[in-house]
Amino acid sequence: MALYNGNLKLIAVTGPTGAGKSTFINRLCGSDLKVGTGLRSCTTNIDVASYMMGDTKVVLIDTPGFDDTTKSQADVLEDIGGFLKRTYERDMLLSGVIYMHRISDRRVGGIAVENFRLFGKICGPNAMKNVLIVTSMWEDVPEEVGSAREQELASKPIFYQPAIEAGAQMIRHYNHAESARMVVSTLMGNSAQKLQMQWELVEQRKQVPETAAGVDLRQLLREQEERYQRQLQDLASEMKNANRAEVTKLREELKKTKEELRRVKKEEEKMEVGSFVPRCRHAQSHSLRSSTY
Ligand SMILES: Nc1nc2c(ncn2[C@@H]2O[C@H](COP(=O)(O)OP(=O)(O)OP(=O)(O)O)[C@@H](O)[C@H]2O)c(=O)[nH]1
Ligand SMILES: [Mg+2]
Repeated sequence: MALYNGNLKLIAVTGPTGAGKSTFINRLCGSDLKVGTGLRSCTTNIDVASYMMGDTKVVLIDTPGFDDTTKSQADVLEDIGGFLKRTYERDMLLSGVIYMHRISDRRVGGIAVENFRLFGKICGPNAMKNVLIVTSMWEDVPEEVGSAREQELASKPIFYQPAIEAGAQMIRHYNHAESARMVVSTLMGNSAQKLQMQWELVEQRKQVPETAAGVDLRQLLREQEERYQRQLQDLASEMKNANRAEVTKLREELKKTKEELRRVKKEEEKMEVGSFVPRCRHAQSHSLRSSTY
């Protein structure tokens, strides 16, 4: 593989699906990464694009969100882990990790909080100083509303306050190339850091489910399973007193909940320590592609 020999800065762009990760990279690199138009997740495999900043080549890594609508959380974590492992083995450390957040979101729900928790476990406390929380979609909210949300996100322990205390920064992105360049330039002075998951996978030879992020995901899946089990019990007791019209609706809900429960159990099985089998064939699809470098 012909790797670039000059100065190279690697920056990963992460965050929930639809947060504007691929758009941000396209603005910056003039690239043509696929951007979502509907409700389904768009980027399902890791992709890269690059641009030159002076004599430094800046490589942006586009990642699928943990809440990807087409891929399980276990698969996304495996893909990200595989990519991080390969780059670490090639002595390519990340100079920055961007986590994008839509400031236009009225609520930051449980799933978003869980996603960021997993993100924290991938990075680990030592790499937090290389983390940039980038808020997007500012044109979709009045400035004062966005500012108030920004304040809340930065100051509440349930959101980004602990990450900021550990060294992460929060910055706005205004959806144009100049703004994207400004965002990335704040990362340029950073020294590249290994992430906790890279250390665990390579130096400690752990499997994905044994890493801190894997352990956390298993915990999240257990919580999801318990939630669905409780829902099933509630629905079953509601059925007992329901009239005919209500029964049809409840049956539909019961079916959906059972499907969700099956999905979660399948993910839990996949993440069991000992039974974890990397999806080797797929893993090659997100290897570093020489053409991009
Ligand atoms: N208004 C506004 N829309 C944006 C911005 N960034 C992205 N979008 C739009 O938001 C949608 C999702 O953008 P993507 O770039 O595909 O988001 P993503 O984070 O890559 O999504 P996944 O690949 O599904 O994880 C697209 O319709 C974009 O045009 C922004 O800063 N402002
Ligand atoms: Mg995308």
